[in-house]
Parts: sequence; C-alpha cells; structure tokens
Amino acid sequence: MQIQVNGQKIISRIHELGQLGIDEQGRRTRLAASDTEKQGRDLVVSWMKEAGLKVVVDYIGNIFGIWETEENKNEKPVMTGSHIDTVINAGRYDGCLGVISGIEVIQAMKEAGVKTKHPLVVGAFTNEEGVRYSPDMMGSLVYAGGLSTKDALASVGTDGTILGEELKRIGYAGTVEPGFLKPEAFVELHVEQGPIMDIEGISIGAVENLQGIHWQRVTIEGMANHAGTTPTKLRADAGLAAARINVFARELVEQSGGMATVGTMEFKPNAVNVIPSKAVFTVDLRNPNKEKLDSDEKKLADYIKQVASEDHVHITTQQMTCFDPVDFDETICRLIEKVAENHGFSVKRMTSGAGQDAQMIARICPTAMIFVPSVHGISHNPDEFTKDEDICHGAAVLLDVLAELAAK
Ligand code: HGY
Ligand code: MN
Ligand code: MN
Repeated sequence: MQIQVNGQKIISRIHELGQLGIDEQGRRTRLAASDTEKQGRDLVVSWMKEAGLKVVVDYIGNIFGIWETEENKNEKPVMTGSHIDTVINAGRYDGCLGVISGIEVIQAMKEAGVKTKHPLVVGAFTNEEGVRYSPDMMGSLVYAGGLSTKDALASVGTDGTILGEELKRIGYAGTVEPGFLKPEAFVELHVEQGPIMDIEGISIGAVENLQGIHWQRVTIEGMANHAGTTPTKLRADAGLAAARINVFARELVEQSGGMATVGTMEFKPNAVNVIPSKAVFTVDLRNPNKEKLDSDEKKLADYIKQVASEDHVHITTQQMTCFDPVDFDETICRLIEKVAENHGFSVKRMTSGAGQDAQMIARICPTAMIFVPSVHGISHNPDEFTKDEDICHGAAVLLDVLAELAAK
C-alpha cells in the first residue's frame, strides 16, 4: 500500500512555525526555553495532539508524540524527530523539517490503518543549538545518558538564567526521566545545511557519519591603556592576541581539512581608543577525523601558550563541548538508499558537518539521517531555503524508511 504524505501540510507548517520568534528587526530567534521557543513548543504539541499522538515531556523538556497500539505497546519504538530551537536570526528549516515531517508521516500511517510491529514516536529535543546553554544537542545528549539531567538543568545560560528554572517557567519541566523510551531505531530527516547536494543536484542524502565538534571559550586578560600614547612593544593587547589565535585556527584547519569558527567575541572596555584589557571568545573546531581534531586542538593549545608569553597577556581556556565523530548505522543507510532509489530519487552518502540530535541517539540505538538539499548551502541564516519538492521527497523517504523499520 503506497501511503501518501501530505507534503503541502508539512510545507505550510514549516512556514507557520517559522513565523514564531520573529522580532521587530525581522530576525527569527527561538533560543532554548525562551518565550518564543515556548510558542513553538506549544504549536508542535498541538499538532501532535491533532495527529492523535500521546504527548509526553521528559525532565529536560524533550517532547515526544507517541503512536502505540494495544498490540505493539510493549515493543521498543521506532523513533524520528529533531529540534525546533534555533540560533539567532535563523532560517525556518533547520530542525523544524524533521519534527514536522515526523508528525505528518506518523499521522499518515496511523490514518491509513497501517499495522506496525513497533510503536512510532516523534521527538522534539531540547536545546539542540546550544546558543543559550552549552553544550549543543543537550536534550538528546541527556536522553542518551551522556549528561546527567541534574547537570543539564543546572546549566547557566549566556544570559545568566538557569535552564531548569526556564523550563519550569515556560511549562516544559516534564514528568518522566529522559531515556524512558528505549528506541529500536532512530532516523532524523534534516536539511543538509551545506552546498554539496545542491551543487551536485542530489535529492536525498543517506547520512553515514558526522564530524567531531570541540567548543572552547578563551579568556584573554591584558591591560587597558591609551591607544595613542602606548608604544606597541609596551602593550598587553588582549584584542591583538585574540586576532592572532583566530587566524592561527584558520591556518590549522586549512592543513587538517577541518573547520574552525570564532563565532562570538567581546572586548572590554570595548572603546575605540582603549587597548582592550580583556577579550572573551569561543572557538568551534570540527573534523570528521578524530586524530586530526585532537591534534588541531593540541596545536591550538600550544599556540595559545606562545601568544600569552609573546603578548604579555594571561590566557585561560574552558572546554564547552567535546563530541567525537560518529558513524551511523550501515543497515539503515542502505535502507535509505534503497527507498530513495525505489522512488526514483538520486541519492548520495553524506557526512553531516553540523551537529545533530541523531549523533547522540546513535549512542543508544541504530541511527541514521536523511538529508535534503539546502539551496546554495546556506543555513543558520534567514536565507536558508529548501525547495518544496525536496521537502516532499524527504518526507516520502522518511515514511517508507520508518514503515519498514517499524514492520520488522
Ligand atoms: O552546532 C551545530 O552544528 C548544530 O547546529 N547545533
Ligand atoms: Mn539542526
Ligand atoms: Mn542548527
């Protein structure tokens, strides 16, 4: 029986959810456990209920829509899902595609009267982006047992708030222990967020692995002084030291084939004519190869020491995340390829450059991802765009992959 997924419904819901969190400058921002994200959560919960799913929220605020029957409720569920929190001034597809498509695909199977051996569940995981609270992929990491619920709830945000209190405030301090459902398998549909599929004209990505991610915060303390009277050699310039480290990180990854990003930077006193006494910034290092990633991190640490002595500044670093590269499940990747080919869609094995909830759930069950193209590879940017037909293709593949996994 060929079940039809209502692609138009998915597309209109992506746009409906994408309207939440738009501020007065037109920037879309739904940071984890914020008021705007609560609006998104409430909308997703209403869709899950409309689909006739049982909605359960766990202690870290992960939301699950569960479809189980009398016959299969004691079996382990096949799970899909993603996240609806965003970065600052975000696009509308990152994460949301996977949650909205998951709801629609399960509803389509339910309403078609499909009998599955396993229940089906769609999750919306808390704080995948890690912009307000670190680390990223927090909700799925806690779910997979990689971080204690207690430590996660105690995490302090960039705005000084405590995640556990914020979840209570927005009404999503859930009622069950994370990990309460042990999935049989997990498949996440997500936009590629990179340019490869768009450039090569590929419709479906069978994501077989994901690069490692190391985040650290660097604090440099120098000495404020007059920009016009302090000779260069007498300066302890925190700003210059920060710039040197940023440039070095880029040179490192140009050798190793990894990626380095200094995404946040603040100076004190931040005045045009004062040598910065303090610089605080973050370094996001990534590489699909663990040895290279660890080696880049070591080389960066050695260079930071060298800069500290040459520039007469004091530098401290604080690790924020340390996630190794992840290999996904080969059997599920093959199933994604087979289903895509059955639909006549072009398909290619892909590596995820972005961190994903799937990388955490892969710790507890066979897991893989389905990618659809991002036009010009733009993401974490309001110009993020995926064509309607690619959304429909991705959802159709997700449905058949979940149906086959839930039937076994
Ligand atoms: O950082 C990442 O790659 C993901 O978007 N959280
Ligand atoms: Mn994402
Ligand atoms: Mn993202």
